[in-house]
Amino acid sequence: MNHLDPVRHVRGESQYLDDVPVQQGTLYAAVFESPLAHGVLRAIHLSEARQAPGVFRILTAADIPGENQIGGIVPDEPLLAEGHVHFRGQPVALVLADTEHQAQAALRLIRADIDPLPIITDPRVAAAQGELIVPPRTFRLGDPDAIWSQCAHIFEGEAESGGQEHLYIETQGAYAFPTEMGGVRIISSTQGPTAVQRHTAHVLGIGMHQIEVDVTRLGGGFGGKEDQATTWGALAALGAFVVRRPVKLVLDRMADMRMTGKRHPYSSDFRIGLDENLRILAYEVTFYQNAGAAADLSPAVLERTLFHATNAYFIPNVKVTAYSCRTNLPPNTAFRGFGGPQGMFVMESAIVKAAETLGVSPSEIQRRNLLRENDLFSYRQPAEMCNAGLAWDTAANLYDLPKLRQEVDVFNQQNEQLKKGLSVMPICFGISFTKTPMNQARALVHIYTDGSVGVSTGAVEMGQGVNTKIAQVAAQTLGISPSRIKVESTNTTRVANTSPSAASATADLNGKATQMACEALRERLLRHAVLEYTLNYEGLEIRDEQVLAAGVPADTNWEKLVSSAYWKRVSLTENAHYATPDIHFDPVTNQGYPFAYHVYGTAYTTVTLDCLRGTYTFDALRIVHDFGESMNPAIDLGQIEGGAVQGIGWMTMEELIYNEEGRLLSNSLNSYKIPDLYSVPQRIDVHFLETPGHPRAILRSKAVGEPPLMYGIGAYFAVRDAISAFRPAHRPTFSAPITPEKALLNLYPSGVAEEVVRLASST
Ligand code: LUZ
Ligand code: MOS
Repeated sequence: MNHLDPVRHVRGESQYLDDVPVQQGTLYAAVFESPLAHGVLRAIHLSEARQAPGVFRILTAADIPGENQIGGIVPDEPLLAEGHVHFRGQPVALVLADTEHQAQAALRLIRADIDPLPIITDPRVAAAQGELIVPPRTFRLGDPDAIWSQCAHIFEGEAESGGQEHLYIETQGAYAFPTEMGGVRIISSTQGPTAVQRHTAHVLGIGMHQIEVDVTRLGGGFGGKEDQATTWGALAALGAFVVRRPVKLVLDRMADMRMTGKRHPYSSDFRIGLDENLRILAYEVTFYQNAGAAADLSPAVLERTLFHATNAYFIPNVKVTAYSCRTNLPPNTAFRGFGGPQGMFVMESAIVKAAETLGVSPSEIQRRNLLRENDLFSYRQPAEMCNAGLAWDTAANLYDLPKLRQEVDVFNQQNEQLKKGLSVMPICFGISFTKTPMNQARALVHIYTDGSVGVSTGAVEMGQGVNTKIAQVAAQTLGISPSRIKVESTNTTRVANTSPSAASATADLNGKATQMACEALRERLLRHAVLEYTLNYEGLEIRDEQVLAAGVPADTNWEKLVSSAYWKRVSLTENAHYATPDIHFDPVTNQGYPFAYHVYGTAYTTVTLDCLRGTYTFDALRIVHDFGESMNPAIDLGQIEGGAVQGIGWMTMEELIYNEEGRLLSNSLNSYKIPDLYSVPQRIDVHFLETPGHPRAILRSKAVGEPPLMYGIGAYFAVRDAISAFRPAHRPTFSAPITPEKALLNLYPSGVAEEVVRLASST
């Protein structure tokens, strides 16, 4: 089945937040941001702005009727600054005006008196000063402290990975309407409608039942709207609630880049111990997560770093510790992979460090230590239906790893200026929210009397195709054509208490709920059919097998069946609840069975590096991926390609730069570069690994959202491999992204490269 949306997208018919027709009386909101990254907020001067043309009202923390608090995991984040400011771009005041331009113009007339306080931007500095969001966490397996003496080889090092801007094409925004009962209806560009509803109710001091949040679709989320859509939803709602007029708030691109959090940068110290046979005996890491100025989702992201710290490897002795460090940057947040990629980058760095020093190929260490069936992760869940080895071996055979290596080596012998590099990147990603209670979902299914069907769930469509998958599940379960099915907007009054569309689990959770609701309706209709059409039903105890055996006369079509059921007063509506079975996790012992299943795969990246310029092109990305039994190969393939390219961007060209004042310098698309048609690999091959899928995956089709991002980590190591072909004695620090500038600096002895860069930038 094709993705339901793209034709509407290219025709411009799809409705995004900004396409909602503007209601009469709408006020436009603009946000006054803190101009300093840290300080005491003495006063906000609004009188000049209040006189500005078109300005209707300016709201500050003092206008919040409920509690000025939107923190989720930790209550440490005011909606509007009060007393202190903690990052540049922190919302301080909300201007409401007749037009967008007037609202923006009024911002320039606002001044804030702020007494500056010291600014921290580096997580290691924050940790040294005890600036932690939550106490550190440690996952442990075996006895790492005792095992070091038995290791033949021990290597230590540091690894750094940078942040990443989500760059959803649709920026953050919300449109709020006062409702007649003193509540607010919010159209929000959010992955978490319930989060917007809950926090807005709290801020306004009213019940959640007074807040309705509706989401048709997002122009991308990538985690950036899992938690951080709440600010804009709540601000628009605050305006609508206070002035009783509709309020629309949409961030422009630069405001979005300045004000919102991103993927967490990490600084890490690792130690890895191997035996004579290159088996990894012990692994120890300390992660310093740059959380920004408030908790947001950082503690959960931190936890997933620990879950995935050993990637697709079995290591018998593990001790991984993570610090969530408070800095004066916008609170960093969920981003595809949710801390997993940061952990896996360090693991791969440790392996490459060992391989380089021992003079072996990293792939030898990787293959020897891959997870096998029933190996334990540090959190004690066994790797079940483990496809790590199968994916690896399939890739090695299909793409002929020795031959690829040889081609690269031959090319490098024959070329001076151009060098090729090759990397292998296995992945393993756990599917489920790591916070077990979040793994629940509901579906509300109506069959209308004409046989058409409306499905509502908590799933938010953000381009990933979840609505298509839900329609497929409903169509397949009811045994009808998908053209009869409409997947409705995500609305908190139809489906309540939803988890955000996140953790790659949305299709599984909401799809399973849809499946349950449709199964119940199907069974009810079949029972009705037996009563309606079977002559000898009297005294028959109706059980499934009998119903099915009884069958339905051939001339009974779906429409007739539905309509006759209605006239016999059979309910054509069902609401189902799904909670992932079997999973549990104890955050005190850090042990349990947190994931419904794991997704595996292997990627080969080949790159050609121009050693005069530092620029590179990716020749090919070859992937073997464990989709289970893909229910929609076209959508799933798109997720693999998009995810991998997004990972390549994170590892290579996307460089977030904050200065010491906590000001984002890479604050627009002039200075922040994401992959485009010219920088994606020239070919991307994706092989669908043949596996039976997993029963806890929807229709045995495994979750596909986040795992492929981590194939992009291979891009870093491919470039690094090419650098070492040019300059064998040099060992670059493990620091991502490896931008062309950084690649160049690594190609020449210190001083030379700087001179080249200087010349290059002056011409
Ligand atoms: N969000 C969340 C996530 O709240 N918990 C998770 O485990 C998670 N994992 C990935 C992405 N978002
Ligand atoms: Mo996400 S990082 O699954 O919102």
